Amino acid sequence: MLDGEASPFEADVLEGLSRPQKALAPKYFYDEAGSALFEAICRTPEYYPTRVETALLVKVAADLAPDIGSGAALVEFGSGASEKTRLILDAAPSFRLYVPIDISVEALAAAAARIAAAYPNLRVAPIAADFTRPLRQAILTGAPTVMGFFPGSTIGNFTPAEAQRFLTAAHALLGPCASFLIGVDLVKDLDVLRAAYNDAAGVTAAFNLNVLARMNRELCGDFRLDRFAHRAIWNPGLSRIEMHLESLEAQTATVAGHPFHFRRGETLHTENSHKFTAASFTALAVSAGWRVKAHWTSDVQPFAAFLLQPAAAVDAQR
Ligand code: AVJ
Repeated sequence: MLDGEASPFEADVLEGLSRPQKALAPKYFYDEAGSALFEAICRTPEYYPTRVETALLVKVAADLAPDIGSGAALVEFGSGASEKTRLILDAAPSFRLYVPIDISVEALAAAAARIAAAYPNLRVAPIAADFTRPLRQAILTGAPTVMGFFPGSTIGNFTPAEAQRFLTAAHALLGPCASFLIGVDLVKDLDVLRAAYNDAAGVTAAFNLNVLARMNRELCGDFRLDRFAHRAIWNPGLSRIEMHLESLEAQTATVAGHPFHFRRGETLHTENSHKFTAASFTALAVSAGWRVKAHWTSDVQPFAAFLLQPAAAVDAQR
């Protein structure tokens, strides 16, 4: 970073804290501490998505494996610890190239090394990048087929407009012969949903508050973590869980030299986690140039996996 040039984190913090509803993109949760806290969330009894999706993917991978041609490439968006990737790679050994993309440099390097060690016949080409920004395609030229993989219902973090933009960009990146496997959390019992984001041990609260600690560490901030409280609420109109950090008193925090005032009860909106229905997710995919080739749903806490194909590729076959 050149002197005097704000990092994307700094620029987004200053812009987000200046809005009438203060907000910060959830991708900034995932520094080293935040990535570890997210892994810990996945082990809480209340946070069902990881366990439910993992069980579902065992079945999905077995169904998909026969259709994965030799030399195929697997491109994973927001790969994190790459744990779910193993379910795909174990079932479909014909993948030759694995391209994990993640914004967390530390988590990416560690996960890529573990996958490379466990799958000696696989070329692992990690990309440390923010996949919500445009990516170049160079790495994928030469792979006969490409499968995109976006598990974890991370797509739920996007607003509908952002999700549409992401799916359109992924379409361009993955190419005309691609398929795209996406894990999507579904609307369900509201008590189950609320509990998943309000675990009794307070791990989700620590994860949420860590973004204040990150601003303190990286942007010379002076947030007092004990003066903010974790809030996770269901927004029925927009079908999403919202996470906020609520200021427990009137206070001013300084970040990167800029003071920001918080009224008592005012919140910093840190995350949306949209919950879909099969119909609402299908409509979103179609709006971005994809069609649903197949989908699977778990019967316990409803969670879905969608296999998408470019809509144009199907038209060409007709
Ligand atoms: C990784 C984005 C899918 O929204 O459920 C977990 C992150 N936030 N608990 C989600 C998260 C609070 C998670 N995603």
